[in-house]
Amino acid sequence: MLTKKMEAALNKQIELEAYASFLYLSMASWLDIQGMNGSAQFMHRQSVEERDHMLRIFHYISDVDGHPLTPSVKQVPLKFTSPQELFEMVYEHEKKVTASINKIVDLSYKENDYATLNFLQWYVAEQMEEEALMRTILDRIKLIGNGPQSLYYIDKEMEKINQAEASAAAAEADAEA
Ligand code: OFO
Repeated sequence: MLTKKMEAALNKQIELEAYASFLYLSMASWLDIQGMNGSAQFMHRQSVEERDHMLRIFHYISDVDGHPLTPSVKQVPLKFTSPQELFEMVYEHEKKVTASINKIVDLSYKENDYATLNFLQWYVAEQMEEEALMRTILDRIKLIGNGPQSLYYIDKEMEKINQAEASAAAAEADAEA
């Protein structure tokens, strides 16, 4: 059974995950228009993942007899000035999500809510991975620099990351089979 405070904190987290899903969808659209298909594909996948993060919390709240609330999502930005600015924005948003997860972890200790504490462990690990991935992408973008073909090279790097992620997902599915 969730306390009202914990239920509100988890519902707030649903809002953040939903916002991330829409923000990343908007980014995928902008990248697609720039002809950066590898990067667009990457952001589409991130958008779907964020929706999954939202739904996990949604179902968890139901499982422990609470009331998950479908959030209204505020308008996300539709245009970006460069891929670097875009990925910096992603990194900042991920840091915000991590801080919010950490706050709920704190609350679960304070409320002796060990079921929620256990549930949140997956998010703690996921946020660590996401932040590391975004740092890697930003490092590569900075190394490529602002030369005339930089968008092309950034997109090639994103394609490599997509392939690595697809192989990791396939290996995980094999291990589970
Ligand atoms: Fe769910 O916030 Fe990113 O991973």
